[in-house]
Amino acid sequence: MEPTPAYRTLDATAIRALIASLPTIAARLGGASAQWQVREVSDGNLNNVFLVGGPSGEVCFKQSLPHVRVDPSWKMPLDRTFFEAEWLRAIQPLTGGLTTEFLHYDPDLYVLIVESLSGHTVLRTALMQGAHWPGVAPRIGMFVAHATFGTSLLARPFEDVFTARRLFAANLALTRITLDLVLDDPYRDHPRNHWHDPALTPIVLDIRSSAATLLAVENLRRRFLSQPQALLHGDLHTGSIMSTADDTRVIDGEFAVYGPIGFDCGMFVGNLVLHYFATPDRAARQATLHDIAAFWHRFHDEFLALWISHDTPPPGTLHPLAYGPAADVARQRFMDEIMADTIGFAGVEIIRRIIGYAHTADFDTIAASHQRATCRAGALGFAYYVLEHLDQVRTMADFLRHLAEHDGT
Ligand code: SR1
Ligand code: MG
Repeated sequence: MEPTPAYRTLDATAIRALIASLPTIAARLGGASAQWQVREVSDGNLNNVFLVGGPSGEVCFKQSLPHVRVDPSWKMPLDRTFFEAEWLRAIQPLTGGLTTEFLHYDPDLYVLIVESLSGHTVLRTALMQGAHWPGVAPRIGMFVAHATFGTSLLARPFEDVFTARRLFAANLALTRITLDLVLDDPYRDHPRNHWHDPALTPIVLDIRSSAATLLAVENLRRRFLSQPQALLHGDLHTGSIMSTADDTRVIDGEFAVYGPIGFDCGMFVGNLVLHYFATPDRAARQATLHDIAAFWHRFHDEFLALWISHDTPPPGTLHPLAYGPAADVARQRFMDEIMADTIGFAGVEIIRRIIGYAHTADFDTIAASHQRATCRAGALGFAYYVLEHLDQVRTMADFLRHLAEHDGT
């Protein structure tokens, strides 16, 4: 996609001018535009992000670039802020205060303006700094339950769901990134792959020569593309969450696409597992095991509660799935399917964050290089084990038991 003629990458002066032309947002900041502070806080791989603050308020300003922010040679269409805006519009009514408030979208400049969360910390950063906020994981469980149930065929007429699927099916560039970076490149030689520690190479070679693992990844790749169960966040790692102890928001929905619900669950769980292996402290590791369990159980229970309450038929009508054993079996099968996807997608997320293109900072807090290598090898070996033995890792209890057994400390 070529930039529209009106597109240009905005600097601080142009950002002030744009916001000055938007009366509601200008009023939110207060004062004169010349007084507004524009502070770049770009952190992710893809976009420019600024906080713009005035005497009475602050907003977050995000603009797509015609390339990957961290690699200008990797050209990229601009439409990702469009999909993030549409995602926000779709899920905000479902998820209450668990995301940011949508304020403005500019289709020519590919600018999205949302509520600022400058009092919050990126969850990955907070975890690396040793914060433990037990409320966060269950809040993310609530978020995923409401966002996915509410955009699925379980809650909406098929006409609405098919229309939404068509809209988000056009999010081709970022879906391609996920397909390549998460589900393809790590399993073969590719120039985008890299890993810091030669000690990991034997595990990488084992992964790539394990038929069971490659079959599992092939199945996940097919499910990612062919199971449009609900509108996904699509990139629900701990860098896509901002939090305080009491207030948690999911941000950065630019990868939104219809897909299997376990994809979002698996991204989040996979990133908690990365934190688990990056934490030398035993108590912190225990806390992370609790977080993973708390996330899953809240998601599971809330999703089922939504489903059951939605299926309660008006008096005098008969809804065949609402009564009796068929309903329970149908629900149990669906939840088991989400569980299996969660485990599989957690595995591929861990692997790609260690040997693929886009690593995470979790292990950077470990000072000694041999210790970093050991921790990364632990995480990689665990993900490999899980993918190779999916038939034995079927429940969250199985997953957590194997995780605790892979604890190399
Ligand atoms: C080129 S984009 C690389 C990664 O950054 C995003 O946050 C997604 O996780 C993507 O896979
Ligand atoms: Mg992001």
